[in-house]
Amino acid sequence: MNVKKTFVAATMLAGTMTALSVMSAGAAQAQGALVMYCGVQEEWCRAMTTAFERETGIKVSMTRKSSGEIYAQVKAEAANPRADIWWGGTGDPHMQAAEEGLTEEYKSPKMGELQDWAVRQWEQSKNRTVGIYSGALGFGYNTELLQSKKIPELKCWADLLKPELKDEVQVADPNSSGTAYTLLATIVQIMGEDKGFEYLKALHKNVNQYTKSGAAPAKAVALGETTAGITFMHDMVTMVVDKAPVKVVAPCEGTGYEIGSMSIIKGAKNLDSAKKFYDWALTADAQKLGADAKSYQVPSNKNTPVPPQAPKLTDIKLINFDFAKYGSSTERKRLLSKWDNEVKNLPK
Ligand code: S7P
Repeated sequence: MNVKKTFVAATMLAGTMTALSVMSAGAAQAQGALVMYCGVQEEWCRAMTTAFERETGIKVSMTRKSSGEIYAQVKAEAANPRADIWWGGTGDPHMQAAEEGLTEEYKSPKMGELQDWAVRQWEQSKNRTVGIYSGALGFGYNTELLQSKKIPELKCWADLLKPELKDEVQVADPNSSGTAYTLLATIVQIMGEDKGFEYLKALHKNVNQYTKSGAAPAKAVALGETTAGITFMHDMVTMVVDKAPVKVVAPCEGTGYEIGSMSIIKGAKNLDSAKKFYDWALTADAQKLGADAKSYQVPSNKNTPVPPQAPKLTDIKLINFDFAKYGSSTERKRLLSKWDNEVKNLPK
């Protein structure tokens, strides 16, 4: 073997490999980064993060918070936004952020694959937020605790006022939680504002804790820490799937529902990555990740199978929820401050 020729060939190979690794480092850099504020359950947030990173090479920094908290953070950071994409959580703070110019207009090429309700959300927000899933509000109770207290089956919103349930109902604080704001807006729409606030004041007597996160009462019901909890029905279903002694209720008077939403943050530093995520999150495949993470909402892409565990919206008495009104900045602020002043601090 000619040693000199071998040395030259080896040097050339090493040079080529160095060049290739420099190029691939450059490519990795070009793949970019994404900062996401995530409003659903931690498991689903993590599944979305991992799958998107794997498919695109874009590095995601994800923070999970409740809907109202994300809105407050996005507003506080408006002058120097930290996040690029806000994925999930109830639609009302996304609508409020849209109205306040905190989010970007964007039309995804995937819009044609979405359910009408998801597109309507986008149109009502002037192209700033889009529906990614839907789910009905309801409540659940621990069947063993109810039986041991000899309380008959709970079927209606009115049943949650029973004196036997004193300190036995849990729900979140509507300032932090989109779930609890949906309750506030639902009760006002079903009963009218005066009667609705009377109901919320009476309910207050039975509330043992206003939690920060909307789904927390579902876990408390499953663990037997509270007899009843008000949450989205799909969050209670997750407990049933995990074999907890929980019964999920679609209230007899009718109920509200959410359009879980997604928005791009105004001034996003990684705008291209945000648009890539937005388009990807609307695909049928990405939306399947919800059911895999035991989140049983109805997906907005028409081609994503509705998980068999998802409460059937057509079987539930849904109200004609006014998303534009209850997602408007003025109405949301007014209702929240009225709840703070008239309900939250009432003595029991
Ligand atoms: O758990 C999923 C889910 O119910 O959580 C979202 C909710 O807004 C987040 O919780 P907060 O009530 O704490 O804001 C819903 O959008 C979603 O269906």
